[in-house]
Amino acid sequence: MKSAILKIPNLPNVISLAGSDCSSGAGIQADLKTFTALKTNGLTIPTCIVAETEKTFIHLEPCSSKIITQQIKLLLEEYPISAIKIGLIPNPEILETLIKNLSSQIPLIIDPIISLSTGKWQIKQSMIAQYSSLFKIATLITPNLPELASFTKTPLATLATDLKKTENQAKKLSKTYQTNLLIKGGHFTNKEKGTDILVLPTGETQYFPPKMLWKKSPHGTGCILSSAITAYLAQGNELPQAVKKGREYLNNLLLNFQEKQFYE
Ligand code: PXL
Repeated sequence: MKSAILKIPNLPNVISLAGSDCSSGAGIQADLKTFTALKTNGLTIPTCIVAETEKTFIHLEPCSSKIITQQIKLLLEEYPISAIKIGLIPNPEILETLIKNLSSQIPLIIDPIISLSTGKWQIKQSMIAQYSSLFKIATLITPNLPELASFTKTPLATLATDLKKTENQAKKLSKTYQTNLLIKGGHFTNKEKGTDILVLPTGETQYFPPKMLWKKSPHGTGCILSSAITAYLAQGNELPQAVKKGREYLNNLLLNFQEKQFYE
């Protein structure tokens, strides 16, 4: 007998708004895999189509604002949405479209990508200021240190060598936008490398030291972490718990990746 589960009822619906990565390591594909693994019903709205793999970037083609708007409206009308994860936003026009069509009524988890790990693509400088309108309606923003450096106009070298300065810059951003921030500490240059910092608008902070450090991790780990946190939030976890579980999920995944890539 043929059986195909196309849609499982009663799972929380979550949306990934990000780029489409043909190698499925990052973007909406990585998010969808994560959503499924963590028992949420993942819906996807691509912001752009990218010809890329783990090691190669060829081309990024933005989707039209028209089709993005239509998909957002359609999904919000027909599905109860528990949370939305936003990843790669390729241009100012699409960022404006998201600002126009989304609100703080649904938890928004924003992974504010400013460049791709292959280093061959980055956002226009004008988008750094434009992002503030999206930050104002966010539940959680998950920048890495280069992104925090750009949004706070602080040299990366200052942040990368100083956990306390990083925490203080994150606190400022969190207070300005009245939102939670998870700073991903993979770019710390000292013994703090891999320590993530959760900062709440109340000024409370929580440090998440790494379980282990990876020599090399695949592209898309940021996507997987933010989509895992999105899934755990959609299931009703409080933010610190969702972050803790999201990091554990990514860690276990990397354990398999490392074993397969390097040790088997
Ligand atoms: O890892 C960042 C990334 C890479 N490629 C695509 C993405 C993203 C993040 O959203 O969408 C296509």
